[in-house]
Amino acid sequence: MLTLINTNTMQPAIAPIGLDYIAGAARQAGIEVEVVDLCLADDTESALRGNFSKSKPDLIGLSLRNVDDCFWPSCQWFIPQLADTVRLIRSLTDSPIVIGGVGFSIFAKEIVAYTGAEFGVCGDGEPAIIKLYGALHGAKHFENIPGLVWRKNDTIHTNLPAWDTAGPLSLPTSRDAIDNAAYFRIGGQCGIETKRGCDRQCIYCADRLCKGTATRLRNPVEVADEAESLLKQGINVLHICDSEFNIPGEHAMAVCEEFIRRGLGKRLRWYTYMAVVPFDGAMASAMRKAGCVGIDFTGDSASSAMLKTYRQPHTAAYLDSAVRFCRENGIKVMIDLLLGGPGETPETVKQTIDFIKRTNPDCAGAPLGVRVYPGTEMVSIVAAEGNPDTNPNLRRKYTGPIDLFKPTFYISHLLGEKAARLVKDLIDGDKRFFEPIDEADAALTDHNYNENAELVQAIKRGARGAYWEILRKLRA
Ligand code: B12
Ligand code: SF4
Repeated sequence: MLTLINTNTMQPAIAPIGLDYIAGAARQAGIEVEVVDLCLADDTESALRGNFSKSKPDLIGLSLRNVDDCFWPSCQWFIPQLADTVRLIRSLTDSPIVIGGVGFSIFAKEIVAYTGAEFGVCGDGEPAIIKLYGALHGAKHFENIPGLVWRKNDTIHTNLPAWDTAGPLSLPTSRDAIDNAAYFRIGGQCGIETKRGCDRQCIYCADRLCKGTATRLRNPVEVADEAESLLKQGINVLHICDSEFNIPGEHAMAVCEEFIRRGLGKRLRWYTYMAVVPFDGAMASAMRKAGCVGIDFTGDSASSAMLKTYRQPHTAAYLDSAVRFCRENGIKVMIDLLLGGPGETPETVKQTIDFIKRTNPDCAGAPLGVRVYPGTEMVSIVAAEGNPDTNPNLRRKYTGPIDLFKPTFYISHLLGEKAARLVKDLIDGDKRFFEPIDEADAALTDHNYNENAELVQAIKRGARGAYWEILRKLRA
């Protein structure tokens, strides 16, 4: 028996689709699976005590979606809470524990060490958990299990993840291991993946660590089958869980064509993250017909210097046309900015804010601070700036030496001590922007989806869709 546990209890609740896929794959491999969903339980302790008083699994899998909320200045770090959960499980059963998840994959070895879990999986969970389950029942050879973090003689070993690029990525489509209908009620949307991986190299992005640098595409027929499975559960508002739906553009078009062919665009609405390029009128039109009603673009900046620094291939002009293509096709549009990166100055921020105002998307996210993840180019940039402990560009809420495992943000010191104030002044009350927050007003409602009571209430009242769209409508 494999027991899978969702540890993400953040509200509004996001369905653990990784666990849904893993449970489906494990069942297909003949493994008996049970799911304990701490997000849907009244409280963690009684859910775990209740479960392990009855069940003695061969392996327990914990999913860790978020290491932290990746939001300056909130900086909530979830690892101590995860360690408590591991400790509690340990007091109830001696079954081996494996942890996995997107956030986990960024800090796999550190989290295994911190929590005392026996195993971890960096990257895709489906093949790894099946192989680990097999190994535990057999010769206990762990060396060849992709992405596995394991212990031997007090040493923690890390196997490289294997991104299988040989054929299409194929995932179970039944989506019946978790209570997706409950998540739709309390989370307002459910997720679905059309592919994994990204071949770009934005300096701040940890995607290559969790999903790999090669795009692995699902057959559009399989994606549409899965959308139908969710529709049968009464779920008709989806969020595509690809890092960027349009990388590569041809695959996005192929998925849209299959959705259109099946009339799915008339039966469901969906939202997605997208890169600014490639995107044109034909893609916008196909997406709308396929059911897309909102796009959140990874815009980052409108300053050519900052876009070059971030290694984004688009220019401000592309942002402008992206907004226009959305408007012409009846798609709501958000531009997500990333303010405060290396070399950001008051002038580049002004250029960006002024440009976004003229471009006129439905809304724009204007958070301040780039979370510095190990394994990204940001680390080399920080290293080149000298002693990290005295680097004026690094911001954190913990004390002691810089430790990237804990929430650590880069905010260009050229923006001055009151960087959030500067950005707010430039936004000047324009309601289209989700403003950055500074410590003084951190309690105000904002675009952080972590314990966002305003969103939770709106969803309870019946709001559905992407969170930026729900928040935007609340402001109108
Ligand atoms: C789409 C998305 C969103 C959407 C979700 C929509 C929806 N309905 O699902 C929205 C916009 C709501 C969102 C919100 C947030 N997000 Co988000 N999101 C993503 C994104 C792009 C996809 C997540 C996803 O579902 N992936 C697909 C699933 C199938 O993959 P997976 O979870 O990784 O699971 C696989 C493996 O990890 C592994 N696995 C998973 N569990 C387990 C368990 C075991 C035992 C094993 C062995 C393996 C395993 O196997 C699975 C299948 O292969 C990721 C980036 C990314 N590329 O993944 C960021 C990401 C997860 N988000 C992130 C963050 C920070 C957040 C927020 C906290 C932001 C905020 N402050 O508001 C919130 C949290 C919301 C919440 N309640 O948890 C960060 C987390 C990084 C970190 N610091 O920990 C990420 C990685 C983006 C980033 N690089 O910054 N997000
Ligand atoms: S930010 Fe988006 S486009 Fe850039 S590397 Fe990450 S996933 Fe790819």
